[in-house]
Amino acid sequence: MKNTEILVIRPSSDIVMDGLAESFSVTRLFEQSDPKRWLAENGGRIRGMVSSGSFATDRALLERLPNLEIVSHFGVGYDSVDVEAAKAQGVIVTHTPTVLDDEVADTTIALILMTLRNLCAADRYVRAGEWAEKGPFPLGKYTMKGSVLGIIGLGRIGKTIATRAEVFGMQIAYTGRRKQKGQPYDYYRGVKELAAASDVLVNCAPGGEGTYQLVNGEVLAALGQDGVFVNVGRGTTVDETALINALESGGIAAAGLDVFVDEPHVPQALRSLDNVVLLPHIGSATVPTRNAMAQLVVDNLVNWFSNGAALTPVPDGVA
Ligand code: 8YV
Repeated sequence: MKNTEILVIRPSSDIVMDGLAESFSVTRLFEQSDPKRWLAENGGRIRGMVSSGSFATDRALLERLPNLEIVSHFGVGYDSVDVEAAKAQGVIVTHTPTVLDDEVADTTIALILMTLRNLCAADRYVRAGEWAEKGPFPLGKYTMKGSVLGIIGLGRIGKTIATRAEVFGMQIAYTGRRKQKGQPYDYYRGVKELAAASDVLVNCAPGGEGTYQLVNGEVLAALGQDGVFVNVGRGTTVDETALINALESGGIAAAGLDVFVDEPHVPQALRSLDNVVLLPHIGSATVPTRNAMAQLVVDNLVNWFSNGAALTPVPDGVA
């Protein structure tokens, strides 16, 4: 395996770099003075690569690697990888599910609490000295217990969120491609129907064409003026302009967002609103969880090249 060449395009963690160096011959494309030229001259030697959401693993890149066998993606969401192009080239794509479920679910619960209870505005109130000047912070209008949590995409992360939310006394409903057998939660066929039944609507759906602007103006109108929207999936899943309009006009009560359309650029309109909590895509961002994801990136490559079986192929990406 030591002669097998693996391409790393952007700097990655020590776990990835050291783990790969133990088993493979690694090329750090980011250290090449002319990466394009390097690829044109040496792309045929590469049999595996590491990808992440920070760059597009598109058809053009894949075609420069004619002997590629596997793309090992860092992250559970792999919308930056052209899986169809990979499949057409006989390349398997893997990702890092499961190991980040708890972390992302914790972040989601935090966003629900911060928005429903207006906690960030309360923090700003104390810092600005307003508590002493103006008196007590206004009472919150919403509470976790008894509120309906509508989950878009009841996958591993969605289920982990649901389990936590139940402990807070929330009622759970969901939508997805199909009703899931054995789930005790109410199923809604469409996002709009789910939004109409929800107090808090959480998007866990992945990015990509199939979910593009799934949460649009109509869905937000159905969520209504007392509704809260939380997004931990992908920014592309929501019509950000419609979301800003709904927040500015009181069409919905609040939003908690970890993901955006054009990261790391967050529209000024969102940054100026008081009824929004904004996080810089930190759903899975702790050292233990990112380390576990990095290890899985390495393990997928090691398993593929030692016994031909990747550990966690993407559901639609087995060539
Ligand atoms: C990733 C994420 O860590 O896993 C995902 O899909 O959104 C994050 O948790 C991030 O995309 C790093 O590339």
